[in-house]
Amino acid sequence: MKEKINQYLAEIEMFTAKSKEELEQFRIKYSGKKGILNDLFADFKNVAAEERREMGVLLNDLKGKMQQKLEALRESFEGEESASAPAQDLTLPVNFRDAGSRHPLMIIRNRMIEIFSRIGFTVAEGPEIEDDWHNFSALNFAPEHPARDMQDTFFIEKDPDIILRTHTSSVQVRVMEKTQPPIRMIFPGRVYRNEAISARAHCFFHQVEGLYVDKNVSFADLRQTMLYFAKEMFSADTRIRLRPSYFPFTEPSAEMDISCNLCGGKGCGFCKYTGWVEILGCGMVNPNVLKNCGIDPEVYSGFAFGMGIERITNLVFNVKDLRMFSENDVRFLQQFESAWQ
Ligand code: 2U9
Repeated sequence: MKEKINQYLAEIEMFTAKSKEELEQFRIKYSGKKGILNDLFADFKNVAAEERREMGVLLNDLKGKMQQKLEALRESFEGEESASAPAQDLTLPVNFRDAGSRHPLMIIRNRMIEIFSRIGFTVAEGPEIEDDWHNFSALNFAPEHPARDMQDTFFIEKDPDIILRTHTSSVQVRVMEKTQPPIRMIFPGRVYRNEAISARAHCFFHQVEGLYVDKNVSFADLRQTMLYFAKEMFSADTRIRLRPSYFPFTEPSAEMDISCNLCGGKGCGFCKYTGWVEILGCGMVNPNVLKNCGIDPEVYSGFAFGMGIERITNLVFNVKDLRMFSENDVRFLQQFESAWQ
């Protein structure tokens, strides 16, 4: 048995494999079920007691050498494989496919910011958790105004002075309290209203509001600014129409329609055969509001406007159900970024 083991040891030492297949044959020959090692270990039972120790050491040595050889040759084949693999071309452009896409509401918000920034409006943001003063009182809401109702606004039970803002007008108040005119800013952000969720309403939505306060700001400035916005946002041939309205924070106030961007104003199902589609509210800042925010209404005047980003996005992209904006379904979200540019 000793001789046999020495012979195998020599064979293992000499062995080289030209291919993976040859190496596999080698493995089967030595450590397969009916391989040399199993045979030797079976014979070991018949070894005389005085030789057992020496044979045991030799047998384990043989097994170890065989495993070392197997591993060394396996590694050499693996090295060869990666060396023969084509080198990676580091100059290839990166694949951005899985990078995601911008949310449709953010595409439209960014477009609004871009349009207003071209005529000198800067952007300000503020807190979503507000107090009664900044959301209602400073804006000339009467103490019993229905918007203050629990049905319409999210209040904190323990402290009804704390609410989720119902519009970004509260940011305007904060800016005016700290800054004297000229103020020419827009205010994008998320706002909250206590509504049952449906295709046409949600408990939160997004707004862009705007404010321009300076000496001699007139309703004509408001109208021309809104016309510029409508033409830039929709198309150069878009017309606007202002209808009298009422808001506590503006006087006079108006609601603004654009000529229907589907039928060009001729009348269709989308504009309910009126030729017009409502897109925003606006007006001259109520003198009481200027006073509440520390700005002298005898010296300054201003205009303000507010619109829902969802509303404008629906018009631009023809989205039918508001809930799609917050369901995070990538099949919906993926469709907009490339469609826009
Ligand atoms: C200050 C003074 C005046 C902001 C304005 C509107 C008219 C308006 C609605 C449009 C659709 C809200 O998103 S909506 O539901 N907004 O109609 N907002 S004027 O007026 C202000 C704001 C702040 C200090």
